[in-house]
Amino acid sequence: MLQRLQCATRRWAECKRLPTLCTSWHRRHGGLVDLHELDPRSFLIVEVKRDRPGVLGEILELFTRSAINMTHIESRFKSFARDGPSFHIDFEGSLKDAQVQELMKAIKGLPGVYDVLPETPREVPWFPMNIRELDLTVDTLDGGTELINEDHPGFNDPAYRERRFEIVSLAKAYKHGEKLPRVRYTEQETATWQAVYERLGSLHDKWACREYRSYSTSLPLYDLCRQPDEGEMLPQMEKYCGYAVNNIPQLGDISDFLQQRTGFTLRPISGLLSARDFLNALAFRVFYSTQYIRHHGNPFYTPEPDICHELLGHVPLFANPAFADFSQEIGLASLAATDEDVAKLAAVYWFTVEFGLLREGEDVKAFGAGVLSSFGEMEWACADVPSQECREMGSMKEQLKPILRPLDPWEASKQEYPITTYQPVMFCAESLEDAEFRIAQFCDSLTRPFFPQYDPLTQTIRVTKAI
Ligand code: HBI
Ligand code: NLE
Ligand code: FE
Repeated sequence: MLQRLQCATRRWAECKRLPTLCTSWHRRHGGLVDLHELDPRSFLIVEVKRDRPGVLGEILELFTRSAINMTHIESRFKSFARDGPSFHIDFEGSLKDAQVQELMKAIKGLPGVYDVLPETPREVPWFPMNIRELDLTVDTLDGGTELINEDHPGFNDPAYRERRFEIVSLAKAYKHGEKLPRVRYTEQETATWQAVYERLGSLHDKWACREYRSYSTSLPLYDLCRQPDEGEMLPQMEKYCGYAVNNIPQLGDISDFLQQRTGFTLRPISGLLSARDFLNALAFRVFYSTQYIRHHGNPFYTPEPDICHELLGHVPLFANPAFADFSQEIGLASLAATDEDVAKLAAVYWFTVEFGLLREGEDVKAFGAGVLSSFGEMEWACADVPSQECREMGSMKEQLKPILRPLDPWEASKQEYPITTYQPVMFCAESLEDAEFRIAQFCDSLTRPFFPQYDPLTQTIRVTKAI
């Protein structure tokens, strides 16, 4: 035991005395992780009698005899139901250790002690701590085909379904560290892309927010000498990632580009993930991207993510450093969060990263990827008077316009939303910076028994237990 503790102490010393451990020791265990496995500190509270001076010295003596290192101690005058003071003691070791249990028994046996209260067990939902462990989180809800139901234009098209199966198989076989699979798209698929690309282009000029249309960066670029540090986004994507009217870009090229801009990378996925798995990856600056394309029957609105949505909706903003940081922040907040908090974060993500709007002067502009990738929904969200044709495309028969609310993440976290029609309610921020600030505040307000930090050098999450 002594040796183990000395070992633990040395490990802390190596971590510059920060109680943060980059650990790969944690295991998937009934879907839970015990924080004691991540941080070998524990605490207990000793409630003592009021008229027994010197009892603290006896408690400390027992710690000395057990050779257990204390890391912090403080006294409170009154404990909950007692009339004497209590001592809160942090120490190295787990309450499960036999030595610690004996110590607790010995303390409890002291004449001046009322009780010894151990900390409550701290088990949290399992989460990936290493970028490789994202390989364990890729079970999609639908296997890439389920959203093809009767309403889907691809439902009665066996050729489409077969092709889609072929593409999602590539994503299913992918493991971290491999080269991203390249897809040779068919002429029909490229024609769908072209229709989307051309029509979105003109709408983006009108309704995409400034941060989507342009870039500015102080980060080193691969072509630094010839690169201006700001300019229009689309020419960059055309130059470096293969964006073109007649070419569907490859995820690998975009991932390399984003990595050099903001450290974000793409990872192929076969379909819709659970909100937890999807958001957890953002903590590693990894964005899951589908690779198949929507059905050619309706290029201007599809309910599910597809390559047009990922590349024309999400990617340009992931090249924006502030946006990348804020996306990662949502990801970090989702690690080991309760199911309730994950649902709230998913809603906040939905109403901002997916369907967020903002004000530019008098105008309402889009920064949400679901708006930016849908010709129909962009008109729905941004036009003064959305046309009837547009409304019908998004199954909006009764409602004439979305209800716009000022962005309040607490409100958004509770707001319900449909996923297969246009959004009846949308949130509008004052600016992208305003949205980022409010969401960071919201993330901070969620509580967990630990703080996760991302270490980009080792691509692991470091955990500091909150004691
Ligand atoms: N999965 N592949 C994929 N792409 C998404 O955009 C996505 C997802 N799962 C959940 C999800 N989005 C939403 O619930 C977000 O609000 C988290
Ligand atoms: N409705 C969007 C589009 O047609 O591009 C996709 C939304 C994905 C969440
Ligand atoms: Fe999306």
